[in-house]
Amino acid sequence: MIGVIVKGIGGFYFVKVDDKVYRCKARGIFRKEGIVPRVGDEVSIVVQEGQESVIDRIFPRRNEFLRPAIANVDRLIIVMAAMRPEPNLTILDRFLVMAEQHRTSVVICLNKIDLDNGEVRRVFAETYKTVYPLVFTSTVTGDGIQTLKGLMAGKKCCFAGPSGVGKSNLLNRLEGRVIAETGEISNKSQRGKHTTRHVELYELEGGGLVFDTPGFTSFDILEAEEDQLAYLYPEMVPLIGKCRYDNCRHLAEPDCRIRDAVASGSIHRSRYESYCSQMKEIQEKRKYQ
Ligand SMILES: Nc1nc2c(ncn2[C@@H]2O[C@H](COP(=O)(O)OP(=O)(O)OP(=O)(O)O)[C@@H](O)[C@H]2O)c(=O)[nH]1
Ligand SMILES: [Mg+2]
Ligand SMILES: [Zn+2]
Repeated sequence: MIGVIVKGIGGFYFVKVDDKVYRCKARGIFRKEGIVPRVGDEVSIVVQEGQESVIDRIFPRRNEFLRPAIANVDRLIIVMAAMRPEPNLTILDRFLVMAEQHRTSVVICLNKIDLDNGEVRRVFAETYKTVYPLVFTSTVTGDGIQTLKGLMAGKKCCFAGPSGVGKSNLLNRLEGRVIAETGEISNKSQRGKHTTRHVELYELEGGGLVFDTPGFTSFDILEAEEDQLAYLYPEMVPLIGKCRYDNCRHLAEPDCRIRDAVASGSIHRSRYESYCSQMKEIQEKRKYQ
């Protein structure tokens, strides 16, 4: 039988075939070959009476992420809250770079706009509107939910973003009933409490598959090479190769088209600052290798 892994917990994988979910183990050969099944994997399983069901084949992945550990994502919905927790553009830009590295399409979702007087929306629109699809939502008022639904239609989408921004609430809002567990915000730190602990793939009633993932904000490594980083910023791509120096890193070199674009405002300064700090991080890492 052919199905898709919807959840993995404690060495078991839950594989959905039509309307039924089978609890399976992975064949030993996968471990020997260093292959770890991921949520989202399309697999074939063998189900035998009185025996543990096993995954005996993983079909080739269209893409795969390590964090969150998922496969076959068409679109990443990167969620930030307007408040509680405060939006962090440095972290958002890291999520965006990660999505670009995986060649996954992206939507930026600014949630909790019921808590915003308009200022955060203004900053997000100014910084990202010309670069990525941007949607403003509130799971309290229902604002933007239909727009978000439209951006997700017909695609296997994955919610990603820090803990407490409202990913699981958005999923429940899309579905119109509670399917994912949601949590509180800590009053003291104003951060989320890591309510979602496992990646899970949900099937929505009207069709469509959505991943809910645990919140995270720290990225272990930035795997990009120095000369590749600018390619991960879509607004920089048309300018690459036009600077005076072929190996321009767009940091302090003279006659740099990217720095010109920042000065003229066509590339947003906060995006450029993220680029510079990521570049420094890559260069630092290189030094210690
Ligand atoms: N004011 C407001 N609060 C919201 C909104 N969406 C979610 N919340 C609240 O934010 C808190 C966290 O929501 P969750 O959906 O659990 O957040 P999450 O992103 O799934 O968090 P993790 O599972 O920990 O990664 C809950 O207390 C929600 O009630 C919103 O649009 N407006
Ligand atoms: Mg959650
Ligand atoms: Zn340059």
